[in-house]
Amino acid sequence: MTFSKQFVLGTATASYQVEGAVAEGGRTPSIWDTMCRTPGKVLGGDTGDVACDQYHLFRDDVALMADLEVDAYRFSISWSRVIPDAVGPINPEGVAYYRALCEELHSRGIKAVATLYHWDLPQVLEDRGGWTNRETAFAFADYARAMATELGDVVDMWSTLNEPWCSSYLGYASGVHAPGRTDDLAALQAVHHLNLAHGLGQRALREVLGKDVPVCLTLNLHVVDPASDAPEDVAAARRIRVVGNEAFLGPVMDGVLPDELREITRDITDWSFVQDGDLELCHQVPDVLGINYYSTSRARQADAGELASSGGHGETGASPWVGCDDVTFLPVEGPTTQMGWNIEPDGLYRLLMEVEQRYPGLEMMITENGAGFDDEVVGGRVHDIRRVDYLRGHLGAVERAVADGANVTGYFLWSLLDNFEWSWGYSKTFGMVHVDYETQQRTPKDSAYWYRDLSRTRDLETVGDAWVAVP
Ligand code: PNW
Repeated sequence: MTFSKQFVLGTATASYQVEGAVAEGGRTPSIWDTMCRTPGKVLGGDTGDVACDQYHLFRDDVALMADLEVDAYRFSISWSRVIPDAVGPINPEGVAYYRALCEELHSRGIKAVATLYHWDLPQVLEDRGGWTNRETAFAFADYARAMATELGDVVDMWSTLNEPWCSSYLGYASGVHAPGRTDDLAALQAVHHLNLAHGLGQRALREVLGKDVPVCLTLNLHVVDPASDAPEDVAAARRIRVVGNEAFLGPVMDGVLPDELREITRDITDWSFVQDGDLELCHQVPDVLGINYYSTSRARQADAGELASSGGHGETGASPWVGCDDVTFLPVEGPTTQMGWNIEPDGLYRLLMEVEQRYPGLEMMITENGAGFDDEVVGGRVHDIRRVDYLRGHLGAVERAVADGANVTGYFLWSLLDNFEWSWGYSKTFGMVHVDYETQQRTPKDSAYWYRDLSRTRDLETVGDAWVAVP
């Protein structure tokens, strides 16, 4: 057997990507509602107004997950649905939605994993500076406390933030994500205030819930290798790792603001936003480190006069890699997904082993892994063989890391459904279940049947191809 019965084989989504019902049940706008209404920001002018309509269809989606025999559902809570003014009284109707979702999951034996922040900041907070304003971190802690109080009895694991790298650098430096700003100082302030939000938020959750309910922080740690052994390329890759990974691991895991980060971002001279005592507040080691992994990249020192690349993230022309204008990324070789991301399962193995070596025994879960491919529904089936291969490869990497001593206890396939892929709108399809946005019909792809059979057999070797014939 590859994975024990205790190993969590789950699936994931996020509120703005699947819920729809953006103006129902007392919800107020988030920064992604605003982003979607800003011309040119989201491909095709797509919005999350309806998305997969999970707000109305959640019972069907839970039934689907039960059919697919998943162990756990990682969803996120829309802050502006449960606290419409972002600070202040809760909205009972919003809370009732998440309670009903959790209860429905439990009635089918599926664990509820709730992320508090998956990028949909209430717009009223952005109007006061968003993540550049330290008050946002304190507002987040109050929100976390309120949710633990309201939903503590029905949530099996809490997660504070999803991928603060995206919220800060894509939101405030490259501007491809909401709120769409391109200001390096703002991005570093956002990094710090998100770390602070995690620390304050985890403390708040613990105050209400005690030690029994696990708290997770999800990071998209970047696996960046140097393009060559040349010292300048090694240094270039290191700079990307510092800005991408150490900026979060340092404060949260080690309680330090890395000197290297300040050296790399030396154009930013005013660090007064990091106040005395802040690093102790950020320093809250989660019970579970959530890791989102999709791909790897190779970095090198840009040649003199060469236009440094932003690593393929920048439609605004601005880079998310603050202070790394002299770093460029090698073009991707070999097979890629719809996103243009290379497929390298071994990167996941290496990442897990690296984290294990650095924090021995730390519990880890893969909180997202998956791939977007162009899928086609033919006669009620989607033969997404490339996704099956992708999943098989990456779960194999997890298996190897576990065999070699990494304490990995779960894996969440991104995503349950095709959904709103941020600035790419509905053009990218990550679901193991296809969604027809005209009819909201769900069609499990072959990868969903494969994943179901893995959940049954727990064995990557024998899961075989039986799934191709079902149902
Ligand atoms: C993650 N990058 O996003 C998110 O957590 C999901 O909401 C999203 O749908 C999924 O991965 C697929 O993209 C990322 O530019 C977005 O490196 C961008 C990057 C990484 C992750």
